[in-house]
Amino acid sequence: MPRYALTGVPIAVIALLAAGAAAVAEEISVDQKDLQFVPSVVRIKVGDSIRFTDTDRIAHNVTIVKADGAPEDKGMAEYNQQIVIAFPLPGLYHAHCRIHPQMQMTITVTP
Ligand SMILES: [Cu+2]
Repeated sequence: MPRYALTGVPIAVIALLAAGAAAVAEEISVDQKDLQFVPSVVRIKVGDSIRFTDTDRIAHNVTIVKADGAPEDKGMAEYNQQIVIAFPLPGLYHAHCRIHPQMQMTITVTP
């Protein structure tokens, strides 16, 4: 058997696995519960999303701040409403509720 046939197959398999892993974006859930983000520290990959659900019986906001950027107000959620935010760029982000200053969270988006 030619030598390239032995080495070519594993490389093709590795390439397929790498492409598959990159294509699968995940969505994680964060509750706005008892005036806190739960969990308040998350680590996701580029392309993943966070689904924020307001489980308090009052309105909450989600504002995202990138470490070197301006705040982005993502809107308000009433009880049981959700806000989904995708993170297409890596970096360290901070989230807060602009109505309740004690609601803070940290989001690390890895490449
Ligand atoms: Cu709030």
